[in-house]
Amino acid sequence: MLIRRRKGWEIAESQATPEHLFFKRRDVLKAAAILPALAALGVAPSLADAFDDPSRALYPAKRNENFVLDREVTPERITAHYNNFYEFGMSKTIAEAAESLKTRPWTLKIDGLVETPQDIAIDDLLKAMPLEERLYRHRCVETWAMAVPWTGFPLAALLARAKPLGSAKYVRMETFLDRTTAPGQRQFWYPWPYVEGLTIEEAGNDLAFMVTGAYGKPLGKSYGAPLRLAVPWKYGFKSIKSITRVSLVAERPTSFWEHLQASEYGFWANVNPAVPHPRWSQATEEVLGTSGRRPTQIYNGYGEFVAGLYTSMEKEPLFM
Ligand SMILES: Nc1nc2c(c(=O)[nH]1)N[C@H]1C(S)=C(S)[C@@H](COP(=O)(O)O)O[C@H]1N2
Ligand SMILES: [Mo]
Repeated sequence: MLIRRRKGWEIAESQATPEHLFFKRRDVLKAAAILPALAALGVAPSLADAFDDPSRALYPAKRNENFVLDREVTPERITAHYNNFYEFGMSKTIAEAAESLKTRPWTLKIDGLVETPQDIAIDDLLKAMPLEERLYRHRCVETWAMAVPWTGFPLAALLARAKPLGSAKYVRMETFLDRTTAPGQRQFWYPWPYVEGLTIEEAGNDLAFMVTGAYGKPLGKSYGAPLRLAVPWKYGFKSIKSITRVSLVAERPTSFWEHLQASEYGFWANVNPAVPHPRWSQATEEVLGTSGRRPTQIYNGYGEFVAGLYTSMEKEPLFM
């Protein structure tokens, strides 16, 4: 059998840009309809609750009240079952498939331009970091949005452990690679593993948060356990899940979606209602679990925290 490896530019549009194509309102409605039945069987709200997580005693963590929402927290029964996690499939209903992800043992590697490169077992990291809860908005580039009580620690605290060198300009992050447990990774036209990146200034901003829990419990697998990023002023694809490696680097890394379609999913990806995606408007959003649409805010409403990062960068396409 002949298998032809396609080049990036040969990828059919339906494969290169599925982020929006697989977004179907009826998926949410279907999920919402089935949940009461699951609850009656004792399966809801999160399948992950069945997994005996060794870090359970660390939760719930104290809430940091500096981060306030302008909307209700989205119910866990919705957010745990409506996900983007291409490692487990291109639909929004990957929660069950993601249960095959083994989150222990889990080692985070920190390497590159740092004084102290290290491999840390996730449970040692969790004990060493100051866990807190933050209520964050999340805005997917596909225009759905949610609000989640994440638990975790500032990315800056993680970087401080490894002591970045002066030559480090970017933080590159990588997801696990395991074609056996993650069927999506057998789809060779994607540039696995999932990679994302921030500038070192962005990574040092207090809003950049390493997430280890949600809803007062260890993070469920569908959210990207045991460690994911939350950068709520950027489109959701920047918030990389199930991180195994953080590298301090000199060159700007090419992220997963940027590699597939740079004109639609750029490096910066700052939320901006005034700059449409090439194929749809970003002016409004649908908050999962609510009806109607609401206006999207610049930097997803986090301008007071992050706008200063981008002064004198007018030439950069900050909002792609
Ligand atoms: N490794 C990995 N991280 C990922 C993704 C992914 O497919 N794989 N999807 C991204 C996108 S597009 C979004 S919107 C969020 C979704 O997070 P949620 O499923 O917790 O809502 O995860 C982001 N992080
Ligand atoms: Mo997304």
